[in-house]
Amino acid sequence: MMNRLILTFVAACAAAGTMAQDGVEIRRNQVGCYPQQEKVIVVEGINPSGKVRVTMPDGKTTKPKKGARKAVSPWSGKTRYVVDLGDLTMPGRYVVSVGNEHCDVVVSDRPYADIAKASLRLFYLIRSGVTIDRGGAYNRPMGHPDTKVLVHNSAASALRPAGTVISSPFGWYDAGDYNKYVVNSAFSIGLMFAAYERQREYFNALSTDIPESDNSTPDLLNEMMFNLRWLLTMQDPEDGGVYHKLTTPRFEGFVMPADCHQPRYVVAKSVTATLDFAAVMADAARLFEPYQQDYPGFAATAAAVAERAYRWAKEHPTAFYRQEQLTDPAVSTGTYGDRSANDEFFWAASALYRLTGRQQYLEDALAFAPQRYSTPSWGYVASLGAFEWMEGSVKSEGVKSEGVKSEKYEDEEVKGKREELGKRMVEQLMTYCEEAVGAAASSCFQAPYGNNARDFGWGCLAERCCCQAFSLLFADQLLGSDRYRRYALANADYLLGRNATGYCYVTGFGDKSPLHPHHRISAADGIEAPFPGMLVGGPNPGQQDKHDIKATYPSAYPDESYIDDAESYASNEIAINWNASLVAFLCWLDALRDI
Ligand code: 9MR
Ligand code: 9MR
Repeated sequence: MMNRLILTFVAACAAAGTMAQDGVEIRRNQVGCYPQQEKVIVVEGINPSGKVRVTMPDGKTTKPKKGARKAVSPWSGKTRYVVDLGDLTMPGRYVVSVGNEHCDVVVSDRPYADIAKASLRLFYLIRSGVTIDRGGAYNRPMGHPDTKVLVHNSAASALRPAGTVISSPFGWYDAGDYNKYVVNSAFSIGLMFAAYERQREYFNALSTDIPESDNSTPDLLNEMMFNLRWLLTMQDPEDGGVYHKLTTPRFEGFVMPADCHQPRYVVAKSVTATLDFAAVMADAARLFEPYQQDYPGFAATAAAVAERAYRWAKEHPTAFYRQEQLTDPAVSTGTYGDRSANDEFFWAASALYRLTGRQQYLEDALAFAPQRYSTPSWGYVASLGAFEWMEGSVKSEGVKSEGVKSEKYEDEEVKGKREELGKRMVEQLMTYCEEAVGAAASSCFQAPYGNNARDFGWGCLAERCCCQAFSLLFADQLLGSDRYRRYALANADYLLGRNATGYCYVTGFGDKSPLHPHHRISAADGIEAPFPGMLVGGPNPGQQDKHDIKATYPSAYPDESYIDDAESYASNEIAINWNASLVAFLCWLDALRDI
């Protein structure tokens, strides 16, 4: 009942607030802004010059000082007007009117506190193999115990022939589906670790009300542990290789976890899964070391399994996952396939050098080092490796971390190589950032993201928008500057409503957000509102699902090719790697308190 009321309210606001009968639309960040940040809205359907009025929280009205800037969409040709509302520094709710159209703009000292927390808490709601009893309306019985998982013939070894039953419980569901994939799991943890390391004070204070919240470990790490425990079971104890995934042969239907009964398998070991596992375990060994009391023995175990996995990968450098080769049964679920493991080698060698100081890892990292910076994504993890070297390579008061622990083992020559690599990684990041922000000022939505057709595709809002912003914030921290902050904030504005569809793309926030994500639990639980805090994939002109869905995409333009339909897995699914990007970005924004 409560959820229905909320939804009705949300729908009413959307109708009254941003969509007009005369075709005028106002696009703005629907969640909130910091007092000192730029406050920009985008108007479509009318030239708003001279027509914008702002009612302040105290009831007084004002007008923007600057005129509207005109911009034309490179794809649809639609004309848009970018309006800078000026200094609205008093916290509170402002009402912005353009002719007969109105919307609100919320200014607050902590505009991102709730949404940032929800983005991390989402991982609790999607835990598998346990009863969810802290989810309020979303409580549910346990499903997928995964205590009787079959070894697929593609994964068989002498001690574990095909059909062997192993136990591989816990971990998060990957996405809209119920399978558990090592590549994506390790990447997601690695990205959230990267954020945690640079915002420790923030994360030490962040509680997400999970079963472990009362222990002495930060909740971000507690949540990662729930997935790390599962990951540990994915390594073949015989040789150290890591199974690519734990999966049903075919995707389940849209039913609740407790109603799923297909057999589950671990399938083929792969070089990419094994390296991602090695990297994230090396990071985990380092980061969990101070928390032995809550997790006795874990740090040592993680270090040992990481090194074993790495050795396996060195012996099997071309063991790529080839789903089409699997038979008896054949498998048709997500692939997370790859054709190059160079970036995975780089991340793993980097993390292992940082942990152990063994020179071979430094040599390997040098051999696999990237030529330029790319934002982190499940298929290209070089940046996670680059982050490992950056600390200590730039003098900055912003960086508070222990740096490369292995320093103490280094002679001058090795130290020189490490420092040179760190410097190179930082330079690559800076080059990327300068290029990234170039188009923002003249663009339709005044953001670095969203100005190139390549910014749109499967999972783009996470992989392109959030990860770009995260990279910008990271660069600022290294430089001890705030040069890129406003651009990162502009990407938040884009993500949360100042964009071509007018959606705030995170469920449960804003007045027009996705109500029908491609997410089996949200579709099957009988509750109208989806889990809160989920970032959807976003506009995807590839429309790879168009023959599988009954509805038709409303548009083919890159930035409008999005449909809020539960069947649309190519534009409206949710996934752990995407929410990891959201956590990394929004928690960092929420940690910035002086704007
Ligand atoms: O639900 C599946 C989703 O998690 C995947 O990302 C997607 C692509 O692999 O596939 C979805 O499953 C669909 C399948 O591929 C085609 N038939 C319809 C399935 C679900 O609606
Ligand atoms: O995020 C993945 C995206 O980059 C790929 O283009 C897409 C098709 O292979 O698959 C996405 O990952 C899906 C995975 O295979 C299965 N679970 C759902 C994931 C999100 O759609």
